Amino acid sequence: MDDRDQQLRVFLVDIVTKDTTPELLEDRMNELESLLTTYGGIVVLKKFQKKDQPDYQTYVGKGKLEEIMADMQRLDANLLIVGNVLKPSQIYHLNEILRPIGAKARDRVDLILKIFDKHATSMEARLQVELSAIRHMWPRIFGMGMDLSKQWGNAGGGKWAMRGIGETNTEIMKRHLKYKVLKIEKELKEYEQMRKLHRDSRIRKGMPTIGIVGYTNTGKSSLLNAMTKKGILAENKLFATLGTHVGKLYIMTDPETGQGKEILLNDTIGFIRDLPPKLIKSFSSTLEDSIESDLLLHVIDASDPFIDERISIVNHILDEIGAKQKRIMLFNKIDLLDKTQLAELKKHFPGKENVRISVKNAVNLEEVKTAIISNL
Ligand SMILES: Nc1nc2c(ncn2[C@@H]2O[C@H](COP(=O)(O)OP(=O)(O)OP(=O)(O)O)[C@@H](O)[C@H]2O)c(=O)[nH]1
Ligand SMILES: [Mg+2]
Repeated sequence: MDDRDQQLRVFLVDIVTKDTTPELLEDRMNELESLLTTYGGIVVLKKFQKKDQPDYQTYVGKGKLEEIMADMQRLDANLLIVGNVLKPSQIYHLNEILRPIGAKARDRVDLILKIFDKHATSMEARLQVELSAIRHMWPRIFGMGMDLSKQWGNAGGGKWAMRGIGETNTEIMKRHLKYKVLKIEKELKEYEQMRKLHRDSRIRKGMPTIGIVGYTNTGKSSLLNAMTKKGILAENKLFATLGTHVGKLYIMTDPETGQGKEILLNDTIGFIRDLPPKLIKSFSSTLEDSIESDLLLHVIDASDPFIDERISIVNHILDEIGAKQKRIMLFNKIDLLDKTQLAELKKHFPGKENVRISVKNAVNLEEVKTAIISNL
């Protein structure tokens, strides 16, 4: 059954190490809540547990789990979302334990995948989401040597990959899924090759490309829209962008002669903490245009209290996917900062390459163009 068939009444729980600061705790919980809101659901209660070593079987500590279940029953909650990345067996056990009270359990990656699934509109994005879902569910289906039909019914993700197979035996399912993975990979390869052809032709024409990257919801699509009048969906939602969007930007380099440069801007899927590498890998064909670009614009939400952490998460993911080109940092949403905060931002990130902008109020967008030209 799909989660969305019923009203989701959700219990959010986050397991953190004992040294986690209250600020980070709050931020993690807020992000988890935004993920849920993006997906759709009502939070009936949120709790955290400080525990350095997650429970081997259920991730959440046993005592805590009892407490949670009592609360869930009292508040009529039907979904437990654990804000961490769980092992397949842990999710399985949680679901088994929750079954008698008519509730299910999901982890952070499940939730992100559900959002991806909901937001993927282009054929390519759909294929990528399906591939990540299969990769994510695989160990849950085959890795534990458990009763398959029972397990699948509970571990969630029902509509992914398994639809139409019926509950036959493990080997048939495995073969079917392997075949499906190969088929999707082949189709994605075709998209990839098409992109490569386009890239090569742009290189031949001497047209530079720029990748817009950054944490989710920082204003990447808004920036592309503002600079190229593209009209891409920009929303106060996590992972609004899943496919790629490209826009053409013309920058005048010599006002006297009227000469300029044509540049392609690529929008990219936003990054988030705890995004498993294999999940990012599924998006490689859309990420490639950015990874292979001549320059990266790293869009940052300047009003974010956890700005340093977000920047390092993005840099880490970029390193991981092999992006080596220069990165210009664009501190967006400065309209949300007061004078003191703006001065602090300048002090904290003094580099000349850093541009402070407000896409919303069209502030300093010319500076972005200057920074692009001087870095190409
Ligand atoms: N206050 C303020 N809000 C902004 C600014 N730029 C963008 N936003 C808002 O930030 C939210 C996210 O914008 P998007 O452009 O969708 O962000 P994104 O980085 O593409 O997000 P994903 O595709 O979900 O990763 C939207 O509600 C925008 O209206 C800005 O300069 N100031
Ligand atoms: Mg976007």
